[in-house]
Amino acid sequence: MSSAAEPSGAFSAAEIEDGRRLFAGHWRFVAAAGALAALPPVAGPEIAFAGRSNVGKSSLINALTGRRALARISASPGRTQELIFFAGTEAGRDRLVIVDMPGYGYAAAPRSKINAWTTLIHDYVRGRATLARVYLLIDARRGLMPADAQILAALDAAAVSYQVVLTKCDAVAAAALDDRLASLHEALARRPAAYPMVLATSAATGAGIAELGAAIHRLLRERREAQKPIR
Ligand SMILES: Nc1nc2c(ncn2[C@@H]2O[C@H](COP(=O)(O)OP(=O)(O)OP(=O)(O)O)[C@@H](O)[C@H]2O)c(=O)[nH]1
Ligand SMILES: [Mg+2]
Repeated sequence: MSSAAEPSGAFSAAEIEDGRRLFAGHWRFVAAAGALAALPPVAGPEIAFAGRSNVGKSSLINALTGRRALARISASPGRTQELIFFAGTEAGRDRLVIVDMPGYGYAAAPRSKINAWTTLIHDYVRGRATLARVYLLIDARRGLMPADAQILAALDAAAVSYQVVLTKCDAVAAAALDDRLASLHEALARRPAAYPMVLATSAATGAGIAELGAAIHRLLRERREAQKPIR
């Protein structure tokens, strides 16, 4: 895989195991919010999965949590229409909240719906204090599309940390994947809030899922360490 991908060696075996454990426990549905007023109260740290409609957000959440149907998947775009909150619990405490976001760029949806989703997505990323990072999913077969520009700009403007994750990597040849990673890397270098490394995944084969889990575990650890009082 090209140098633009997070090399699998970027994570130690211990980090891969930490990532596995983070997602191995019990996951439960918390809430579905179609408007800001309906957001559940903030609990533990939160990560959100954003991306074009049909890019594979819900599939990736199921692959990470090892659940076949935690998040709803559909062959037709526009399946997830609200912010869907899931919590991973341990000893009665929420250790991580995952948010499955409505997809954008779904041209067949009525304009009023598109506007409502866009407003919701943008308000949520701007105003959620517990949001640790947005995972911005990009279809490996397509790369960055015009519909991605708006959310990238909103994340940069709000200084919300985000990392790009390629989905459906099983559906592209290795050479095409390398080209895709190289051009994404170049595009992200100019983006202030982007995490520079791109993760390549496939919910279908499980490729890159363990690395994504390890990356999320590392994010939470770094966040905890940053919040410790300095003596
Ligand atoms: N080949 C392949 N197909 C995938 C993969 N992940 C998801 N898909 C397919 O892509 C389609 C959309 O998947 P979803 O997970 O529902 O996508 P989504 O981004 O949640 O879609 P919306 O909720 O409509 O925004 C489904 O037909 C999935 O089976 C993958 O890793 N490889
Ligand atoms: Mg979905």
